[in-house]
This record gives sequence, C-alpha cells and structure tokens, in this order.
Amino acid sequence: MDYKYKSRGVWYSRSCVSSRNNPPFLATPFVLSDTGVCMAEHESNFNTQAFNGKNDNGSSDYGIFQINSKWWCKNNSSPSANACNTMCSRFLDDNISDDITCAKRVVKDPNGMSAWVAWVRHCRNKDLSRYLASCNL
Ligand SMILES: [Ca+2]
Repeated sequence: MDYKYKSRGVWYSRSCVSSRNNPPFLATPFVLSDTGVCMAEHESNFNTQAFNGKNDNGSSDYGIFQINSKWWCKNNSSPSANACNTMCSRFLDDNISDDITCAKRVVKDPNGMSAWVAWVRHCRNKDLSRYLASCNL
C-alpha cells in the first residue's frame, strides 16, 4: 500500500511508512504502529496542516492527528482544558514530535484510541496488517 503525507508544504508518497530514511515523522514508535498509521490516515490523510474549525461545541481540530482544542491544546477562540499544555497552532507545523507527545497523552485517558472518531469508524477491530505489510520491521 502506498502512503501519502505532507511535509514542509510538499506531498510525499511512500510504499512503506517504516523506512528509517523517511522524513519527518514516520519512523516514530507511535506512528509506526499500524493503528496509529490508520488513525492518521483517516483523521487527516497525513496532512500536518489539517484544520477543522467546525465542531458543534465550538472547538477545533488540529494537525495530522486532529487534536481537539477543547481538551488538549489552547487557542484564542474557545475554552480549553489544555491537558497537553501547549498552543494548538503548534500542531499545524511540520515538526510533529509535539503532536505525537500529545497523542500519547490522549491515549492514556480511559477512552484510549476511541478519542478519535475516525479511528473508531475505520480502524477499530479491523485487519490493519496491510498498513505495515510491505515494511521490513
Ligand atoms: Ca508540531
């Protein structure tokens, strides 16, 4: 399976997400899990600049993992618990190390991966072996 992702404004396409030479985020433990890859694909299509400002509760979703402003990060337009203690705008840049740190924090909550609606819809209880099938892990 081929993957597409965006970095520094350019779309990349890779046949395997686990190559050590892949910039900039794919060689990280979180994304290297099949369930993390599936979530990122269905939440943002691997677009690090993905933004959704149309949630019913007035919150917004930011970046490759569509991290929500109500609970996890601070913006200037709606209240936030800011559990990841950072500005939401930092989830829209090309460096996703902080996005991953926050995603790991999200997963620690009782809901786990179910925090991501797209993960529940497209990834939970699905055969995800194709995501890493072509990788030499
Ligand atoms: Ca970031």
